[in-house]
Amino acid sequence: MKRTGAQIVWETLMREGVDVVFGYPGGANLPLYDAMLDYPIPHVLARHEQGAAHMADGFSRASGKVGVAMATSGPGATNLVTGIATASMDSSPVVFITGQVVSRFIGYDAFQETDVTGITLPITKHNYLVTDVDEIAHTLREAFYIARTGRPGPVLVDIAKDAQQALIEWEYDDSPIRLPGYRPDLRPALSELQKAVELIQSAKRPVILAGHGVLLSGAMSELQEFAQRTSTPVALTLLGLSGLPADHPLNLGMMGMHGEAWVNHAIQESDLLLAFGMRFDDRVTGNLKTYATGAKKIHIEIDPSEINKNVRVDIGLIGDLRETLAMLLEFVEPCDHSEWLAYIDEMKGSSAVRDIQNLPDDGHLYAAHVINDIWRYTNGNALVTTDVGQHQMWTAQYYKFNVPGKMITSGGLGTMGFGLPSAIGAKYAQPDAEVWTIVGDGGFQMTQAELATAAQEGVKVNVAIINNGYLGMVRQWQEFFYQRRYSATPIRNPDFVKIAEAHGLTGLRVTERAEVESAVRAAQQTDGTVVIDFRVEQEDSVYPMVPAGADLHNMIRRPMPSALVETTQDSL
Ligand SMILES: Cc1cc2nc3c(=O)[nH]c(=O)nc-3n(C[C@H](O)[C@H](O)[C@H](O)COP(=O)(O)OP(=O)(O)OC[C@H]3O[C@@H](n4cnc5c(N)ncnc54)[C@H](O)[C@@H]3O)c2cc1C
Ligand SMILES: Cc1ncc(C[n+]2csc(CCOP(=O)(O)OP(=O)(O)O)c2C)c(N)n1
Ligand SMILES: [Mg+2]
Repeated sequence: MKRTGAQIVWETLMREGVDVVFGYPGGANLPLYDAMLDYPIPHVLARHEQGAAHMADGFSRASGKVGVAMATSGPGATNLVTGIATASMDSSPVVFITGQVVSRFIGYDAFQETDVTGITLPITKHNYLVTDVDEIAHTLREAFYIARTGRPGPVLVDIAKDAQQALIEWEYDDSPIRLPGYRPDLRPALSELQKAVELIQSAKRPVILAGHGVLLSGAMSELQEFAQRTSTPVALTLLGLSGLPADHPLNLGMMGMHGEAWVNHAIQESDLLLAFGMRFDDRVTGNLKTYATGAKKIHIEIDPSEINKNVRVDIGLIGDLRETLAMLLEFVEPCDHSEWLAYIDEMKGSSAVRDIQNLPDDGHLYAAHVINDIWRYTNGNALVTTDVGQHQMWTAQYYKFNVPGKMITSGGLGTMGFGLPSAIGAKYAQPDAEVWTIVGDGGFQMTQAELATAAQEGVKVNVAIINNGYLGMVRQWQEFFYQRRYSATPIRNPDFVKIAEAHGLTGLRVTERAEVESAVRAAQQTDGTVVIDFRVEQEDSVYPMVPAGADLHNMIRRPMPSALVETTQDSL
């Protein structure tokens, strides 16, 4: 059959099972957008290519499928860059398709030419420049294959305009992808597994460090089975949250810079760390020289380059986490660590960690209260995306994630502006889910134009702006480490209610705790996207905090007395 390159792109996307594409048109991808009209894949017009990239990323994280975003050449492609880097840092599988100038003009500073494969080389798992129509289909198939297999990640395919326009005789070829040298299917050796089993059976104070790999490999039940059988407490990374239900008795909570104090102490005092699909990010370890020095370490990881990258380990098991845990479970015998668990429980103290809802109302509205209330009134079932900053950490601490994959956040790159577009993308993946995005007043303004996308597409997400009048997380660092010299962190905001209304959407404002419930309920009952402006305490800080590069056990604690109950025992 006769097909243009542009038609081949859409037919290949259909064969790959693509549900939705997020993007923005321009000169160099006009043929693609023209052909799109003849194919049934829905397209969501973002208001900025960064928004489209985060939508595709949010879609991917909420669906487990490969997300797709498109942009034109030059400024369209460079606008994607932050979104590509965000997906790359968090191992999110997204295929980016950019239009490129006509191939004979490449290298001549043609109108809207940028070397996008050059620019994105370090932030993609792989990228391609396609100038020949014959290469389009198999390149795209490879791109999807690379994005979703092994350690997932973004892949960019840059297609010259003349290749999109060329007409050829074409048949779809679904022969298996073969990429010499690419090994996404590594398995640990039996001898290494056995060594790991020996360490596991002889440990006295083990801690599991559960990361994003748990969710990416779908190892939730294997993790739970392993933790229960070996009586091992589980600490989670920010991106691993919900890998084990928050209310599971062995779930300790989040580790790291803003992790719970007892979690970090348990890690520092453990004699065996079992790192499951996590990459020992510096927010997680603090000072590497003093990190869990008394612990043997076993690292299960699909990407060999992560083994011994940040933390030297005793055993590295390279393979898919779910499969590797299933293999280990064939050998692992039940263990009893009740003493160790009781010791950690003691560190937790009697104050129920997140039980902050019963505190007296001192007339101030605290972000932690707002987030905890959102958790309560959504019955913990909402799919929550966040932006980056204090509100992100409070969401990690005060929204208890019991359902896997319900927390979507930019961890590695920490991209402000991620919250709203990722929520829109996630809603396409889970149309029946109640989707909330919890954003800061600063970050929201970076991509608030995507409200127009939500309005045009009729997408319903609820936007909770934690409005503290500051770039709060940076202000907190200035408070702690720069003698309260608030340089460029106070932020004057527009009227967010009016912004919502300008888009034909509903805007609400909350200034007191007593109003939180009715606002959340109103958002739930209103058709279309709702924006709630929560006017919270301006100078609150996230505790505990391990200063960057400090020892993991050296945490800054909330000064007492405080309007908020500390999240752990005072005496620690
Ligand atoms: C303001 C701010 C504060 C932060 N504070 C904290 C904090 O206090 N605590 C915290 O934990 N994080 C914090 N973070 C996030 C932190 O920067 C990292 O993003 C996070 O710790 C990474 O978690 P991860 O290693 O589980 O996930 P990723 O970075 O996504 O790594 C996942 C790992 O799993 C591997 N993997 C993928 N698939 C598989 C598979 N199938 N089988 C086996 N392995 C697989 C990957 O190769 C990778 O090594 C913060 C971020 C921000 C922006
Ligand atoms: C694109 C981008 N620019 C700058 C930063 C640095 N940064 C990290 S948190 C933060 C403050 C965020 O402020 P806000 O969105 O109001 O959230 P809050 O911390 O107040 O909850 C800044 C500026 C970033 N993470 N991303
Ligand atoms: Mg703020």
